[in-house]
Amino acid sequence: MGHTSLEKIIALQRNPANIRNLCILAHVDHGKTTLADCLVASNGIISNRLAGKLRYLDSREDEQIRGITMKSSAISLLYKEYLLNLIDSPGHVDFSSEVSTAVRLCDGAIVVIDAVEGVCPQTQVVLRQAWLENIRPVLVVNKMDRLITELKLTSQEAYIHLQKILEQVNAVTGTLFTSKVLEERAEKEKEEKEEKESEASGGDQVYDWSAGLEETDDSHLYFSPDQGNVVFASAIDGWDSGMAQFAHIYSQRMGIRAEVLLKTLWGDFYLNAKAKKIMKGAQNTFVLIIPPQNSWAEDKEKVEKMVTSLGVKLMARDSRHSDPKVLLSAICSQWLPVSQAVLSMVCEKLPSPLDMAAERVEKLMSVGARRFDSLPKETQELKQAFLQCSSEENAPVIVFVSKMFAVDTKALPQNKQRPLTQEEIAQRRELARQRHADRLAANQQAENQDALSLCLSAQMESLAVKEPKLEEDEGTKETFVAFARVYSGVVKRGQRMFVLGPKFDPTQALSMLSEGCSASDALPAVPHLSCCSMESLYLLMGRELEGLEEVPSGNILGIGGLEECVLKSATLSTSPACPPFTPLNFEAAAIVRVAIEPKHPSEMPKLVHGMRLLNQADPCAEVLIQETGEHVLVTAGEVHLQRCLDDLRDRFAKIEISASKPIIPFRETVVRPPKVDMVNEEVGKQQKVAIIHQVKEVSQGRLSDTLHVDSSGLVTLTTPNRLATVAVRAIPLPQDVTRLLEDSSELIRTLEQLNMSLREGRRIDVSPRTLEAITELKSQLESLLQGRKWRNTVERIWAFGPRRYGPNILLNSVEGYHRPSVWQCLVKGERSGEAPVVRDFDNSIVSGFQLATLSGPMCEEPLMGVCFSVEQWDIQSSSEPQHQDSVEEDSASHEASGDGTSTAEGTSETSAQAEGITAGPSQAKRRTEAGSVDCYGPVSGQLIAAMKDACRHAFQAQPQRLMAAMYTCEIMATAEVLGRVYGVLGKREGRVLHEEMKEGTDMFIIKAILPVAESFGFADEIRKRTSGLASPQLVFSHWEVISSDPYWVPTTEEEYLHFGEKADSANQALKYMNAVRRRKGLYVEEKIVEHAEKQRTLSKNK
Ligand SMILES: Nc1nc2c(ncn2[C@@H]2O[C@H](COP(=O)(O)OP(=O)(O)OP(=O)(O)O)[C@@H](O)[C@H]2O)c(=O)[nH]1
Ligand SMILES: [Mg+2]
Repeated sequence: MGHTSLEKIIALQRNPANIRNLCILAHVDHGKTTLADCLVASNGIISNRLAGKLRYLDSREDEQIRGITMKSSAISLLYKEYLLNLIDSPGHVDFSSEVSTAVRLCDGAIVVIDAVEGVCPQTQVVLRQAWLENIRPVLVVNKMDRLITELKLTSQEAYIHLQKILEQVNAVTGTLFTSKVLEERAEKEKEEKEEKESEASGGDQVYDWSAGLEETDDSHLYFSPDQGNVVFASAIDGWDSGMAQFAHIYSQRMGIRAEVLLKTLWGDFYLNAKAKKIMKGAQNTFVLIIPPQNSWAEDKEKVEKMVTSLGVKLMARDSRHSDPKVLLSAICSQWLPVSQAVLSMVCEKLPSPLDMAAERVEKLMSVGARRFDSLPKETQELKQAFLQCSSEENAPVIVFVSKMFAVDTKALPQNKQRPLTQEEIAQRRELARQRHADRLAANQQAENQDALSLCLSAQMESLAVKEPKLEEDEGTKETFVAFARVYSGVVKRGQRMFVLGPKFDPTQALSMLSEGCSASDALPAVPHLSCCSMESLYLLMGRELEGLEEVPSGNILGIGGLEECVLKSATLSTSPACPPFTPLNFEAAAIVRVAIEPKHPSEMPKLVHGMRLLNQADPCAEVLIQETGEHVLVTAGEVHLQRCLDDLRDRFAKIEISASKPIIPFRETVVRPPKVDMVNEEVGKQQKVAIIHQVKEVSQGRLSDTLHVDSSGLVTLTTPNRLATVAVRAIPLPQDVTRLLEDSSELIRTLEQLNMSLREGRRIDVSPRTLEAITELKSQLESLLQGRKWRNTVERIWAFGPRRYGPNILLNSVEGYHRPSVWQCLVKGERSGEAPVVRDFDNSIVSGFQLATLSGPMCEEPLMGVCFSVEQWDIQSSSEPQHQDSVEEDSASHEASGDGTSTAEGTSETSAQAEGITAGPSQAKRRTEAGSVDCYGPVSGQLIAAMKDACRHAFQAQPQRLMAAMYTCEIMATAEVLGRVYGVLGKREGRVLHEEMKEGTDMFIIKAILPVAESFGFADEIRKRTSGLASPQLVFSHWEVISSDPYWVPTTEEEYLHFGEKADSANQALKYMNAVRRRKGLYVEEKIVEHAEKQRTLSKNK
């Protein structure tokens, strides 16, 4: 990179009004990197001829080979007096976490859409991501050449086609906008209502939901060429539709002002050439400028005339080229360069760091459920620093690191050889000359000296030679650079800063630290706070880095030397009042796992080290060590997995590794007893054959003295010391409830945190939005859990699990036990002040439930969609018998206080009776038998184990099923390969949801779902079978119950006839289950010898 442009960039960094931080977002293969190439070429970093072919920002070898981008990378560009920090992002779903890291650092985005394919699934996802991060998008409709060369559209048809695409994009934006306005509206109404309520004014209120929509101006949000936020381009040929240039040409010809023309180039206007006027009508002016069919390029004379009138320089080899397309692109790319149009649109339409909205700042700063105005005063003051984006010396420095990426240490600017300046060359020449003269003199002297000194000097020399060698060894290492942005203040090299962990709490820190302290002072230990120093600062230039001394506010930069204190992302600040930024929201769930081991067991430490580095270098990959001791890598999909393995092999561990087959996750659940058997006969009507298989009966038959299972599935279990008894029943949750719980897991986690802090006696100020979301969840659950069986269930939810936020419910159906519900945070102030009434060892029950739901009895996979109802829980606390009384007293007083609880008790009683459950031995009787030796610890432990076992037995008492993870995929395919796509889908147990024809093209869009277990190699197979015409992207969608029963054996005569004694026709669920059990080293029940006949040699009988 030239000296002058580096100096210019450094100068421009100080002027935030002229900085644009932007990223390029799109569906896979819509041409982001190609467009980035055109922009990079405009700065002379690569040549114009190579732009679009080189894909400069795809710097990895595998990116070039596969032709897809796998990481986001940044480059700083100059345009007029603007500095553009451009980030190219990947479009493949597997790398959508990289998109999140890019979007967080930007203020604007270029959304690229393929003019033929239109809005695709990832396009919607990125528009949503941009919306959620409050960054402003502009649109580039790319691959316009395909409209002409492939679809062979006329100008008018092309116009209609493009209009449709814009409608589709605007529809997506519209949906996002409407939901936001309605949400804000509802919030405002609620606040107003609350205010009114506090003023005690009654009366019905009528809500006008549409009112907010009409008032709010949304015209600036939509994409339209007359707004100037759309460019139609062909990145590969480097031209755009040149609306500005055409407006200029026509304005000269017609005498109409260019601005007016620009506004009317799009839409139902046309130019009346004779009258020299713009008229309104169904025709339109845009058709004039859609590049004409390339037939004109064949007319040599016309071309020459055009070339001279446009002042374009044509290379001889281009004008001689036989393909008219080459000529077309050569003329157009010079006449209407795409970079010009895109860059000027970006500078005009995208906001600078100074325009950051207050709303965005508050969103970034208020972590979790906390309200912005509940943060400490010092923290709230920082909002001003964000908004001012000031580079003053005294401004607090705030930096956000969105990811860490690894670079070869040799590629760092300090280790690279720079081209020398003229003076340096002269200096070196002088030095060399002197050395030569010295050597000559020394040679003369040496003749007189003894051998020893010669030897010494030789040694000295050899030492001097060795030093750089050492460095070389170092050079093969990877160094981590943080991908970051400065939001306020100036970052300087060597500066010390606080690193704020995600759980850091500024309130706590401010109370512990003295005022005005800085990261270089000796500080008391504050939780989640550490210090680091900015060892080196870099300007990110695509494949290269340039060293910098300081970086002012509003810029994107790389920071070296943070690998010890930052894992993946972090907030850095000089002020301890700064809160950590809200975590990045990743769209893709990491779902593909493999176990990894080194080829040579002795290289294990290298592998462990390598995996640690990989974990740090990838925003989405997770590295775990399972209980079994396996090293497991979790990735977002097959392509991502491949990249991680390559990285591990070649960069981080540098050893041969072997990866297991992907480990497929399953869930375990219970279902209602089926009404028909396997041959579709109603259950219970046929004659049962003598029971040959006794697999299932074992669990019910083996009754120890502490375990009792009754015919309705109620499991009663007593702890070994006989002090506590629990009775649990497993009930399948309705599908909708499971899905709701699964979707709301984040919210449930927040709820659990709130409850935890309430239990500890702290109260946090919760944002009204969170409270509303919780209320909404509760009412949704209530409406889904209807009917006699579920009466009052929602109020009695004890916990969620596993990990306290999973899709299983623990239900409190214990007679006479009124513990505070999980919804206690919704209760208004006054009442939540009273101490919650919780029995001793309440926690043990919850822990037992958590353990049971974490790994089920079928193959130790987590449970899903199961409700465990605790119907009896007797315990005697032998060490403090009087405590029981106090608890009872407590609950009595609780009842006496007379709120909803007494009714709750009534119903729980009736429901218990209705289901015909007889209460266990009464508490009083138990207490008289109380032993006297148990102390606190063992009882709680035993209770956990008992609860866990009870849950497992209760689970086994119901019909058990496996659940499989499902992918959705959208495949775009032409009619001729459609059959083959269906073939592959069918073979892999995929289901087609719908199929439609894409308007204006001969493509079909097929939407299908496919089990994850069958998906490996799917994309490759489809690509091969369709000669690369269809390439699907798999996105995790949901969990689905596999309908076959893994434990099924024929029991009726019909089944017996149909399936035979062994019932060995394919039982998919059993196969999956056994595969998992085998992998985990669990006992697998199978016959090893199928036909126990005497062996004989077959060949003799032939
Ligand atoms: N015909 C035509 N092809 C284009 C154009 N722009 C890009 N392409 C082609 O589209 C393919 C994908 O281009 P990329 O720039 O790699 O797409 P991308 O959006 O960066 O892809 P990912 O980063 O993998 O999401 C390449 O083969 C390009 O040659 C265009 O304007 N016209
Ligand atoms: Mg790309």
